[in-house]
Amino acid sequence: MQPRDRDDPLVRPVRTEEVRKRLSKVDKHVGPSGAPRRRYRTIWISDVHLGTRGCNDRLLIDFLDHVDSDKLYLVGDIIDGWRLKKRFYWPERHNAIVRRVMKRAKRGTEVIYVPGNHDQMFRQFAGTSFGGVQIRRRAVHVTADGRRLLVLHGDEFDAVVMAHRWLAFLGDAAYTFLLKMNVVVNAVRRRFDLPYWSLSKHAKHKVKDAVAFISRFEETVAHAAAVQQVDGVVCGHIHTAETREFGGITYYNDGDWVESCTALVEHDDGRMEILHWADEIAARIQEPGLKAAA
Ligand SMILES: [Mn+2]
Repeated sequence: MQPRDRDDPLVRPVRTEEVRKRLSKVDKHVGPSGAPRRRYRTIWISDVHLGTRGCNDRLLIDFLDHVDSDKLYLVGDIIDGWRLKKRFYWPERHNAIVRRVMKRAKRGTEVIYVPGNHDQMFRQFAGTSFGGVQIRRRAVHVTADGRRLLVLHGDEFDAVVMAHRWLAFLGDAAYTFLLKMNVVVNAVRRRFDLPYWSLSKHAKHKVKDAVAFISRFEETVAHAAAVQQVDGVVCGHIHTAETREFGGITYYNDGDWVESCTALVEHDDGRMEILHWADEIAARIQEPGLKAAA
């Protein structure tokens, strides 16, 4: 076959995968994998770390192509300004993610961006909006069942929880190495059509100090929320998705897209749920005909 024949739709065999992708552009109820597109009242994501190799961009694109919401909160560390300053890394997939978010804002989704510590350069723009994306230092979300939730990134509690940065327990170098290994492991897994598996997430749960740190962080954030007289708090920062009760305060963490690939969502009745997107993609294998890998 001549090379250019591959681009000719009359010559090239049309794959089911492509048909689905095109169909999903016309029919908004279906995602590119063929799985139904879901609608939530609210979605929270954080710690995407665009501009780093650790960002699981493929999984995030797959997520954005399968969910919709009235409101979308970006809870900080979306773009990793620290890392970009050291070494510029910006693949086309990261543009694709920015484009998808901007498109959403344009089409009427209320997008609220609460910058974190890695993207703190955007904090100076708090109170303004760019292309429909509202930038805030923190926000208060009211759920469908009337609960008031404080939305913040969470790095403001580093000083309280620990004198150093939150990763001091592992050592930053060790953690960076772990994340690099995570990228390598998953590049290999992708080649063998295996679903995403977080090495760093599993390693962290084996370290006793890490578990103790996470617990202390959660407690500190919940306490701060109690002082603000809200019913709960949504944050990110420590890359560990969780729902916990502390007295009258509900602590929610939406996790991250570097290790665990998780999002927090609110259903129409105010019910909250943590989505583990790697598991959702893996579950498509059970359903015949759906595209498994992102
Ligand atoms: Mn952070």
